[in-house]
Amino acid sequence: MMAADQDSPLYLGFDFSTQQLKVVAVDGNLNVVHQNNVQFDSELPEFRTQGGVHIHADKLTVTSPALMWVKALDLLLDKMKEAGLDFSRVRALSGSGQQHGSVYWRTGASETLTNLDPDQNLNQQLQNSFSISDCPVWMDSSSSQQCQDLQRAVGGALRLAEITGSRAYERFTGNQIAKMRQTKPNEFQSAERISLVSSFAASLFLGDYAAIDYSDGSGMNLLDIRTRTWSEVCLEATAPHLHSLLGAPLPSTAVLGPISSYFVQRYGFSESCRVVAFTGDNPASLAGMRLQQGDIAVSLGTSDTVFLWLQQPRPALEGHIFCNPVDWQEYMALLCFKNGSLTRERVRNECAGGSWELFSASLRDTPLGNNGYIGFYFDVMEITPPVVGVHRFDPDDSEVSSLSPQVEVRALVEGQFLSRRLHAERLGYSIIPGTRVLATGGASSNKEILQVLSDVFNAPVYTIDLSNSACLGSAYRALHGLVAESGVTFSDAVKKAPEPQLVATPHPTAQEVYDQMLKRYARLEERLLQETRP
Ligand code: ADP
Ligand code: XUL
Repeated sequence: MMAADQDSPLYLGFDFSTQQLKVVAVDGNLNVVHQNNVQFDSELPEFRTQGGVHIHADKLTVTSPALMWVKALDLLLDKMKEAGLDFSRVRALSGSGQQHGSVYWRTGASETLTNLDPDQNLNQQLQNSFSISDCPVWMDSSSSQQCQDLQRAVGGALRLAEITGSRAYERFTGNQIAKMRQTKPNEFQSAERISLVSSFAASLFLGDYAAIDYSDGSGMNLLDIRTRTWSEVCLEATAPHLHSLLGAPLPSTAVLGPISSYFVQRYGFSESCRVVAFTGDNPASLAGMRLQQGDIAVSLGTSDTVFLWLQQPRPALEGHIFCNPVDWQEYMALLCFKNGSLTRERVRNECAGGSWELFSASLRDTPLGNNGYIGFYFDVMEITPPVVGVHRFDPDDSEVSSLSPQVEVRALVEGQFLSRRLHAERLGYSIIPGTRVLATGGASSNKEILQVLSDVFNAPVYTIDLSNSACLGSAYRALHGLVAESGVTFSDAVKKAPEPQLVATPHPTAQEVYDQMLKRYARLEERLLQETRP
């Protein structure tokens, strides 16, 4: 038994996220057998980051040092070795990175990567390998001008969304690249390759430049998500010679090659260990949740995030469409809402005496549809839709200044979920028989909130622990990568993973109530947009 365990295969999933580098190892039965991490601020204090980043004086520019990520990998692998992980059992590894960040490799870095000396750590050897030492990350919002330029060049925001899956966003890599070219022309000139955080991390393991995968590549405002090739018009509007600086994109399931001999000699990896393309953290989370066609995942954290599996994408001005990370012919969508848990907490404090129990009781004691009262609760400027303020309406669509506490609680929760459904449907999502809603994040511990979610979507709600979803998804993708080319689907490859728990099923009248209410919500949202437009 022991011997079999010791020989059994392992799959590693890394996550280069904003504040830390994490890893999980799963065995062939998809049990997690090892987890580890390196916190950037506390374990690599020499880089003086806060939350893993440097916020510059203009408050808009946000960067992280490329060498910090390299050093974190040295440290993480040493910790794994110390913990006794047997690297020779690892058949494949993959990983994810915070989306949109860019890494600029200096001319000659490829030479260094292919000739790494196993007696020295990566950090020593890659000191001079980056032409720009501070990499712009997803929190950067300093490229508004470049966003405008790109949209003008391609024929408007909606046209850009039709090509690349999103209108121009400051954090999206193409706009960051354009800004680098303009503001740091010499450093930009001396770069031979530009990676995303994900493909940069894959390059370290591969000992060579790794391709950008379709899914993370969709977060750049540069990839044509339908042809899955770089969009000429976007590349031209961004910087010259981008084709060769970016390399050709590949499916997210692609095996990039064997692990570099550096890791074989230094850590005892097997020569046959494969590196599967790395992707963005959100696509990797979709894999970790094992989202399937028709499913929708709703993360109820500080802010709310919605993930969708899409077959027929309909890019819109709000939200992002990415190529799907587990099936290259399909798509996924990501929607972000700023007014999530913090707004629920504010209403809980004002209407339920600060108690989740009383908040839940209000949901139990009020009927589906809230007798026609409906509300929009945007304490801070919302992303989707761009509206701010609290707006309550009576059954005749007249705006009212207050509601009774219990009605207010239901108006808030119904309004939030109607908004999640409306914007998901605008991107091409539709509820089909068998649709599951996967709920995660802090508020997913609240059964009454999940009952409203189930009713508004008229679909069963399941909960799933997502604390490690990007890492886990990467380990699953490593395993799948080995068999993807022979036609095995991702869901077949990860069948043994733990199943989500059913927690709520829709009320029999839910469809009737909320199909109508959704139409009304859309109309009122449009009215608010008109009224608040500058
Ligand atoms: P993060 O996005 O920071 O990872 P979490 O997913 O941990 O956040 O969610 C934290 C939020 O969960 C808190 O802000 C809190 O409002 C919410 N939360 C915790 N317990 C409950 C509950 N019983 N009902 C509703 N919301 C809850
Ligand atoms: C997604 C986004 C963030 C980053 C960091 O568009 O910007 O979620 O991926 O995690």
